[in-house]
Amino acid sequence: MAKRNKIAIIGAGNIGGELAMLVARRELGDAVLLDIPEKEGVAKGKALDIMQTGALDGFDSKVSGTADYKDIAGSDVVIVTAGVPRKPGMSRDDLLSINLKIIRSVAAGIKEHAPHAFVVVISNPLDAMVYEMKKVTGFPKERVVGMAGVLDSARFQCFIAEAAGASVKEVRTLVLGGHGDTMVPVLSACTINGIPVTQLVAKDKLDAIIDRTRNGGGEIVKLMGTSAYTAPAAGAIAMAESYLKDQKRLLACATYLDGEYGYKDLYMGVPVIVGGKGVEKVVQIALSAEEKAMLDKSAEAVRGLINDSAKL
Ligand code: A3D
Repeated sequence: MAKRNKIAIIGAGNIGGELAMLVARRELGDAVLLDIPEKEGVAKGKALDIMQTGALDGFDSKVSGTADYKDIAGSDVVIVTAGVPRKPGMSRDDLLSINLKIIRSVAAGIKEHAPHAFVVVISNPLDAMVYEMKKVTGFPKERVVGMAGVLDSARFQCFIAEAAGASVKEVRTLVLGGHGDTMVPVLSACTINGIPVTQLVAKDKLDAIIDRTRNGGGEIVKLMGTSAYTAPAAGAIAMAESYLKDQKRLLACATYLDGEYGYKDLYMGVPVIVGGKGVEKVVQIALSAEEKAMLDKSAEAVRGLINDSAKL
């Protein structure tokens, strides 16, 4: 008998709710929203709300809410959003000590109850959280990734489309490195339907766009008083879908590096192929000396966070 995919979402907050909605709307499988016991009602309520949307939108995915890890058993994918988001004036790194404790307990639950899942981490500070997830679960590197580069690339894509007056569908961008102020937008890999973006958008405009992309998350936090949640959810769904459907999309994901790009024992955003085996390949592209220097700086920042985590 054909089996539906099961997607567990840990953290039924803003991103968690969006994720469950996307899983259901796209009929990627059935979704389980898990939160802490004090928020079990929110998880169950959001699940019911989405199920009832199915009657209007015409989808059959089942969505349920829980605070019990037993309910994530057999999940094909687990997406982790548990943790606190930024408030205005906070950096992602300010969240380290609080979210580290949360990730450790979540990772233990996933290890015990969904040992074969492909795990996508969204909680911040992203690169340190996904590193901890791999450490605690002991899952192979192919099955533990972080979502950030997909979102940062989407922001870059959106701003370029606006500046060029072109459809966002024609724009391709790549943002590598850690998810923070040191992220590296790779201009040499940015095109509008194959035409280098540098031929179509003036340099001063591109410089301003790169700056805006680096601060893309902060811009939204300042406006809304909390983190973005729609595009971050869509980013994680793109990764999960590529895994579930073996699409082999080339996406910028926070991936465990074991010598690639010259970095070892580190999670950082690089281009990878995501297919049915998880991260099937780390794609190594030629970077300019300037881009490599920026990536080194980003790796150093991530390394600092990972070292801080080890002390907590
Ligand atoms: P929010 O709406 O507060 O939801 C987080 C949920 O996690 C809440 O419902 C909490 O109750 C729940 N939670 C806390 N501890 C646990 C636990 N131990 N087990 C299960 N659930 C728990 O936040 P959000 O959804 O807006 O953001 C979630 C995380 O994603 C934050 O850390 C954000 O900083 C991060 N984020 C990352 C990106 C990236 O691009 C990497 C973008 C936006 C937000």
